[in-house]
Order: sequence, then structure tokens, then C-alpha cells
Amino acid sequence: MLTTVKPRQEKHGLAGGQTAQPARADWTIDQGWKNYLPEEHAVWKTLFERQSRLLPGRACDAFVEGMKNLPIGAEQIPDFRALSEVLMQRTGWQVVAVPGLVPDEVFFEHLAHRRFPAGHFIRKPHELDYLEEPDVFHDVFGHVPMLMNPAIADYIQAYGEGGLRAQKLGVLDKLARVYWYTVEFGLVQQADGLRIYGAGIASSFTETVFALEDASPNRIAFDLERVMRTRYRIDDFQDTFFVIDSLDQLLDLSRIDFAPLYGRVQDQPDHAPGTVLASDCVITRGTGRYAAERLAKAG
Ligand code: HBI
Ligand code: FE
Repeated sequence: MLTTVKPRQEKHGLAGGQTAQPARADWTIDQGWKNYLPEEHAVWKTLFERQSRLLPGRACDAFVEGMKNLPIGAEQIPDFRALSEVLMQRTGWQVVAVPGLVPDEVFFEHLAHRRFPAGHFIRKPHELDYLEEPDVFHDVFGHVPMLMNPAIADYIQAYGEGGLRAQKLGVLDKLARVYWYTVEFGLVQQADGLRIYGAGIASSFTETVFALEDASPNRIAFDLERVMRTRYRIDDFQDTFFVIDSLDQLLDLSRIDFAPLYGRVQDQPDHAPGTVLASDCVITRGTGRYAAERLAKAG
């Protein structure tokens, strides 16, 4: 049982969304909050209550702080207008509704202008732990609380600007890995222990425990070039999690000119997701048990 979001092609052709392009060129739609059905709010409630029991002591301080100051509760799917009002005051961000995955350049354009595209739909009761595309729970519960943190708010805007540049340079796959191993599946070392800041973990009932407590995955200190060369899993638990010392480290990242880096990594081979390098600063070397079981199952 695991919650992962729909495979985003590492090749980054058009995003894998099943949805046809909506009327607007920027792929936004009205959230239509009043049209949500009671059973949709009920799925939100189940997911919200499950994660809220799990996250204390596991989610980073910024996540807890952000969630506390946002109109996000158990009873209902949040109204994006109410979220945007608070976010705009705090970090200049807003949440816009989209049908699902949108093309890369549309996604980057929104991020570059501090608009977070959030899936308006919610998963079905039978797919609580497996998801085709980022739904409102992944995007709003997982990502939005972190947008209240100034460092993350600046970092994700910089990622949007960088994505538009990386696309033109043909190195989007390298940059997407940086996003994946930070914004989606990042861990941060706090004084009181390792904590989650990645939305893909924070919104996942099963990966929340796996990422912090399972002996199977590697946990390695974040290194930009190393991450740019490391492939990721798009439909299963990560084999390796990368750890930053503080969210401000991401701010430093967003000030680096990636162009020379792209040049260096372009000709170097990629690393498989579970690799541990002699040059790595290893926080915990995983047993690889989960990956071995996956391999055995695949036969
Ligand atoms: N679209 N709605 C949405 N959400 C995403 O997270 C997203 C996307 N399109 C492209 C994409 N992510 C990734 O391919 C980029 O981060 C590279
Ligand atoms: Fe996400």
C-alpha cells in the first residue's frame, strides 16, 4: 500500500495528465468549491485525519507552522480562494485550480509567478493510497503549508524560473530531479531529529513512516550535482532520500547559476536511485530490503 502520485515522465514530454486541455491557455479552471459532493469532503476528512495523527514529530516545524496558520481543516476540502488570501499576505503565493498534471512549461510559468497549480479533484475512496495524478490532497495538504515558509516560497518560484530556462537548454530532466528530491521527497535535519518537508511524503500515509523509520532506504546529505545525476522512482517508494540541514539551504540553491552545472553533469552517467557513492555523506545507509523485495516480486 503506498501513496505515490502519477508517474511524471522523466523525459518530460507533455505531462502525463489524462485530462484534455481546459478552455484557458494557462490550464486553470474554477475550483467550483460549492460543487464538491459530501463523499468528496469525506475522502478529504479520512486522509486529513490519518495524516494529522501521523505527522506530529515527523513533519518539519515549517510544515506544522504553515498548516496551523492556514484555513485547512478536517471537515472540508479547502477553498483555494481562502488559502490564497492567507498565502498572498504571507509569501505572495496563491493557489490556482487545474484539472490534473499540466504541461511542464505551463507548470513552470505558474510557479515563476507564485501561482501554485493544485488539482481540484480528490481521489476515490478505493484509491486512498495509490494515485494517478496529484489531487487536491497531495497538492493542498502536502505542498501548500510549505509555501507559507519564505525560503520555500522563494525556492519554488526560482524552480519555476529555472524550469523555463532548463527546458530551453534541454536539461529539464536534471532540474526535475532537484525538485523531486527536495520539494517532493526532501527530508530536513532539525535539532530534534530528521523531519519531512517533501509534499510527496507529507501527504502519504505509508511513505511518511517509510521515509523516516524504515531501515531500507538510504538517507544521504543533499548535494546538488549528486542529485542532478540521480534518477528517481516515479511509482514506488524512494530508494534514497536526500537530507538538507535547513530550509535556508534551498534558498542558497535558488541563487546558484545552474548553467555550468548542467554542462558538467550532461556528459556524466546517471546514478540509479539506490546508489551510494564513496563521495556521499551518508546519514543512514539503507538495507535495500524494500527494493530487493520489489525486484523479487517483479520476478
Ligand atoms: N502539473 N499540476 C501539475 N503538478 C505538478 O506537480 C506537475 C505538473 N506538470 C509537470 C510536473 N509537475 C513535472 O513534470 C515538473 O516538475 C518537471
Ligand atoms: Fe507534488
